Amino acid sequence: MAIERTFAMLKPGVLQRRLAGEILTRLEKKGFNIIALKQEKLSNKLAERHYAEHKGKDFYEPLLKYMTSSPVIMMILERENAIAALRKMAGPTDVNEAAPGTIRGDYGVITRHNLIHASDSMESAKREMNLFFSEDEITPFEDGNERWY
Ligand code: 3AN
Repeated sequence: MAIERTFAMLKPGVLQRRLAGEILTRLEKKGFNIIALKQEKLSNKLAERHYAEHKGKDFYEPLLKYMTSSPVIMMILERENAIAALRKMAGPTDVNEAAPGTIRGDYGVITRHNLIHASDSMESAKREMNLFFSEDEITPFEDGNERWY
């Protein structure tokens, strides 16, 4: 399998609920290299661009309100098969469908507040990485643990 990069965002509830460290730890333990990381309060404009595909849906406006209400943590993660692996760890969108052991299954209570965004394809990963990070914010590194996984 190929080494891939994916984009993840820890939604506002994560910092508010003091879950950031726990979630970052889970990602690190599952072999993702955190190669870019920042915290920001999203502007309406950026949130609109990120969720453009959902414009018009009933949850769109409340979603934008939530996503811009308090800071988020954004990151680029690198690993073999990163895109699918992170989606699997995040769990399904609906927190009631998300199995225990997934991030949404373990911590999610309300679907709109489902803790983590994870790119769903190579194309969205590229688009989202470009939307939120510039090239000089990305610092890849060798993962010396690779042979122990
Ligand atoms: P995912 O984040 O699992 O790829 P999307 O892209 O369908 O799911 O939805 C984007 C975000 O919109 C979700 N993470 C969630 O916060 C919110 N959302 C999606 N579907 C619903 C829904 N039926 N009710 C409330 N919020 C939703």
